[in-house]
This record gives sequence, structure tokens and C-alpha cells, in this order.
Amino acid sequence: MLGWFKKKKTIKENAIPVSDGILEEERQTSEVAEAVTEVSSGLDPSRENVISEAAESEEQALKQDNQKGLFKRLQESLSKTRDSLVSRVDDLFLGRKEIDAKLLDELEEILITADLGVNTTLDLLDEIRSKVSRQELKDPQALKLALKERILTFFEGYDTAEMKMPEKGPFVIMVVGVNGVGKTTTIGKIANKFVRSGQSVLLVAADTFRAAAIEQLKVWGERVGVDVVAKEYGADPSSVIYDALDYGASRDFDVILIDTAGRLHTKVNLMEELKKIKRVIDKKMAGAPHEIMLILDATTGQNSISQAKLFNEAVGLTGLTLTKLDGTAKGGIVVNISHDFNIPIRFIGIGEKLEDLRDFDPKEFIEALFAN
Ligand SMILES: Nc1nc2c(ncn2[C@@H]2O[C@H](COP(=O)(O)OP(=O)(O)OP(=O)(O)O)[C@@H](O)[C@H]2O)c(=O)[nH]1
Ligand SMILES: [Mg+2]
Repeated sequence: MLGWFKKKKTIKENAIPVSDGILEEERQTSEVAEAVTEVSSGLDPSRENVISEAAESEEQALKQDNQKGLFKRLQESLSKTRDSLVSRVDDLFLGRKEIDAKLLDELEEILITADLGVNTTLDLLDEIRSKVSRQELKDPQALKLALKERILTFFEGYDTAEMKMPEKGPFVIMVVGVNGVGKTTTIGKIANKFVRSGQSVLLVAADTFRAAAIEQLKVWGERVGVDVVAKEYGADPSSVIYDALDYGASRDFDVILIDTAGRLHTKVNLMEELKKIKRVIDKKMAGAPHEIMLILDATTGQNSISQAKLFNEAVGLTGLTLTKLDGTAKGGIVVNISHDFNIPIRFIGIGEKLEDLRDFDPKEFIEALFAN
């Protein structure tokens, strides 16, 4: 820690004061530097608190900078959705002083085309129309705020995206979804999150349908530095999982992430296979899988709704992840999903890199979407 302050002092000594703010910062820095000298030479050990307070405030500032950076990145990745939704709403409201029937009709059209879906839009507009008729909403700016607040209520009932880990034994997560939505990539990213929080992770290559799928999971395993249980291409996925659960339990893994083959939600036999996999897991390890996570590709828009419905009917989903929110204008689907289903959105994918998976925070998401 002392070294850190010495480095900071060197930078400050060469700095040119350009404002009172910077002069004040200089004064504080030199006070801390003096305290460091006095404490380290034993002159005045009581000034230790000056050093620790400064370290604390620096840590706080770094944290805030980091959060600002993360928020900005989220905002950037939602820019296409923002253009298709919020910017169009802003354009609609431009120069309008009052809310009339025509404005509400146009708003309805914008919300539907931005993938909020018909039911969600009607629900939002019902509330807004009744507020307008009660004279509770008078100008378009207040309407925008009311829209945002109403959308946030769809996420109530699950304000936390956190998954519940079992008290004992491995936390088993089964990842499901249609082809190409980002299941394997998301598994790699989730594994990385757990590893970073100090948990041991095992990946299970139960997508034996495509030879390349096993390889792909192994690459993620290497990238994140975790074990992968795999069998040969074409093996029975249930048997891979059976062996992996034995291995995982005997070695006390904290988290076991199971990759499954992409399947069309409308193909009955493939959904039956998924039910069987779930039964096998529960038989082998009572209570597992603790999380059945459906991955949805946000770029597919409305089709995600029928995917969520059919996967939920087949296996009972406990969580959702929406991927590829970067670069799509269809991000309104997040609002639609939260309106139509009572399944928590755990994560959102905003890019292909390891760190491009965010814990889903409804408030932050809506703020980023509506921010100017
Ligand atoms: N831009 C972007 N690309 C993503 C994101 N998540 C996944 N992808 C990309 O989507 C493609 C498909 O990802 P996979 O992880 O292979 O998808 P999958 O669901 O496992 O596919 P199958 O196993 O074939 O069903 C890859 O090119 C990923 O890099 C995301 O959040 N943003
Ligand atoms: Mg895959």
C-alpha cells in the first residue's frame, strides 16, 4: 500500500494545477504522503487513519469509475434497441405539449414494432390511457416517465437475478435452448464468473449430437481453466451426465454446468429427450438440476416467447438468459418476456467475449435503455 501512495505522489508532483478542484486534490495527496512518511518512520503512528481513509476513498472512486464504465458499455450495446424504441418515442413527443388519442396510437405502434409484443403493449397503454383520462398524466415527458415506471413493475417479484445454490453438494445447472442461441458460449461465461468468485466448476459436454460441440466446450474449459467431462460424439447424453455427476460429487465440485444439444422447441421427441435427461439427473442426485436455464437469442424477437413457453412446459424453467443484445434492435423482447413469464432473467449477453455476460439488473437495464 505504501508503494501505491509513493507512485501517486510522483504523478502529482509533475501535475499542473488547472482548477481549485485539482489544487485541493494536490493538497490532500501531499497530506497523505506526509502521513505515510510519519507513520513509516515511526514519527507519528496515530496518522495511520489518514492513510486508510485515503485508501478507502480511492477504492470507492475506482469502484464508481468501474461502474460508470460498465454502465456505459451496457448503454452502448443497447444502442440499436434504444434507437428503435426510446429514440422513436422521443421523436414522437418532440414539440408535442399534450397527450391526445393520435399520439397514444402512434406510441402503441412503436412499442409493438420494438418487440414489446401486443399483450405487453396493450397492458402498458391501458394503464397510460386511464391515467390520461384521470388527468394524472398531462405532458409527454411525464408519459415517458410513467412508461418507464410501469415497465419496471413487470420485473417485480424477482428483484434479484441471483441463483440459489444448495447448502450441500454441487450446484447443478442444466442449460437448454434452440440451436445457435449461445448456450455453450454462455456456459463458458458463467463458468468464468463462478471461477472468479472462488468456486470450482465442472463442465459437462452433453451435446453429443454435433462432434464440434464437444470440442467447443473443451476450448471454453481450457480458456476458463476448468475440467470438462466428455464422451465420444454420438454417445447417449444421459450417460455422459451420469458419469459427470459421479465425478463431480466425488471431487466436491461447487458447480456443475451441463451443456445440452440445441433443439427446436416444437420437436416433440427432442423435448421428450430433455425430460428424460432431467429425470436422470434427479435420480442420480436428488434435487438436481437446481437450475434449468433457457438461453434465448434476443435477435429472434417474438419467437423467443414460444420458445420460453414450450421449454417451460417440458422441463420447468428456473431462469433465463438473453444473449446477443448487442447489435439487435429487438431488445424490447426483454420487457415482453418479463411481462409474460414469471421466470427470472439471470444474465444478459452483450458480446462474444468472456466478460460480456452481465448479471441482469432490471433497473440498470431500463436506465440504460432510456438514458439520453
Ligand atoms: N454478439 C454476441 N454473440 C454471441 C453472444 N452469445 C453468443 N454469441 C455467439 O453466438 C454464436 C453461437 O453460440 P454458441 O454458444 O455456439 O450457441 P449454442 O446455443 O451453443 O449453439 P448449438 O450448440 O449449435 O445449439 C457464437 O458465434 C457466439 O460467439 C452475445 O451475447 N453476443
Ligand atoms: Mg452449443
